[in-house]
Amino acid sequence: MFDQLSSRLQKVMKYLRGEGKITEKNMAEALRMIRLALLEADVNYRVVKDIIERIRAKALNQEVLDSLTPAQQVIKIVRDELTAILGEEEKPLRFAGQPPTILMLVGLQGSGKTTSCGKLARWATGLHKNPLLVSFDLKRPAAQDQLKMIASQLHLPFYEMSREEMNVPERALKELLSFTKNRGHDPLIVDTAGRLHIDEELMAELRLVKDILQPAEIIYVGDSMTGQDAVRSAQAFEEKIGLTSVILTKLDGDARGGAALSIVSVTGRPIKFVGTGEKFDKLEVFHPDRMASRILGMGDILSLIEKAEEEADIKEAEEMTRKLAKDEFSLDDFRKQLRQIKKMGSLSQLLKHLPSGGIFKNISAVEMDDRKILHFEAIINSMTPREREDPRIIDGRRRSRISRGSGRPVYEVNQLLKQFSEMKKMMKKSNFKKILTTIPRSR
Ligand SMILES: Nc1nc2c(ncn2[C@@H]2O[C@H](COP(=O)(O)OP(=O)(O)O)[C@@H](O)[C@H]2O)c(=O)[nH]1
Ligand SMILES: [Mg+2]
Repeated sequence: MFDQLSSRLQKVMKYLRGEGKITEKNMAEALRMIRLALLEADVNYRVVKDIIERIRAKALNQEVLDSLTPAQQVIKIVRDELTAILGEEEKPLRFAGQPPTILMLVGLQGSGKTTSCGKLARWATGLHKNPLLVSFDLKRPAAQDQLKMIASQLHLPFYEMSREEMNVPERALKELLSFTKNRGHDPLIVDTAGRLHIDEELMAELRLVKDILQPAEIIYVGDSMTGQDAVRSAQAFEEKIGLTSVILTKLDGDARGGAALSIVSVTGRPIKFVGTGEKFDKLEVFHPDRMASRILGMGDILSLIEKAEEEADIKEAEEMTRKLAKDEFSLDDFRKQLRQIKKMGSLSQLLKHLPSGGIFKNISAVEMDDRKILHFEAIINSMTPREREDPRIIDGRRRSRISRGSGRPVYEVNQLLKQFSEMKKMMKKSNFKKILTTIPRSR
């Protein structure tokens, strides 16, 4: 899988390896190669354009990790970019607060909906749940038979609808709902009609199911082999029905990978599972970071990059801790920490490397949501270097200047200064020197 894209990207790597350092010229050539690689992997051209723009911007002004070569730097940026598109972290399937959880699968004919229903039901029993399978296709009531067979193969309950019932679809759906509740089934997995092309009739049918059943998840099932078709139809389903997530099927084939990237990028919906075979155990929870690495296909280089990142983080954390202990921790350092937190919640990284993390619990209690971090950063940016070094000199006049410069209210400037000084006090109180001697050295 993704072999072609991987080998193309490796060519970029090889090309850059021959170059001593990154210049505008060889970067342009590298970007051209990456662009071609993505296009040939069937990534949607608009998505490619965005990716290339972002890679260019990052390559031009990124923080350099000393231990990486220019080629490795570029690979790191590409990996970060792929990961950002695919999602930074796993998004588990949503279960309803009040059972039953209803999972509705939509997609074009042949994409793997019916098969995925069976796979999901089997997966749910693994979580000690009691799933119920149903198929809802007004045009082809016989479409039920396939799912019914799958259900009996898996020894799982199947809800059959008669042709008469289907003639009054609203009532049929309501009955299905109360049956599910009364029998304590959870989740209810709903297979829906698929066509070769999207039409208004199908969309109306799906909207009806959505309105009555109110699914916790509307999952788009996309065939990774079909490339651009899957992207276009995903977009149409997103616009007309509204999706919550994606299952990408047939990743066991020689898919070029473009569909995966484009579907998430175009719909903004996370991939939650991938299908890797016809059998019902071939359903895998999707790990975005692993997928990015798989696409890049450069295992050893990637782990080298990860190690370099980790060491840089540990070094930084140690440096910060030392400064805190010696009372040299300035607002500059605080800003660095905020950036780190934004990047990867690295305060917790720091805590991980300290044996008595308990003492530091209070720091994370300093509530830091993303917006606040941005605001605090803006405020610190508006200070002079001297103010950052010694915040005690920040008087009322300086405060209002900083407030104007950063576009944040004065009370927020005060809040920042207060939190900063409290954090320092807290750090001084805890017996720092002792802790420091027990910090594991970075290798
Ligand atoms: N290799 C492979 N085949 C799959 C996968 N998922 C579904 N299929 C096959 O794709 C075909 C269409 O699947 P089906 O579930 O009937 O699609 P539907 O029309 O969307 O319901 C069947 O032959 C399935 O066995 C998968 O992850 N890998
Ligand atoms: Mg089907």
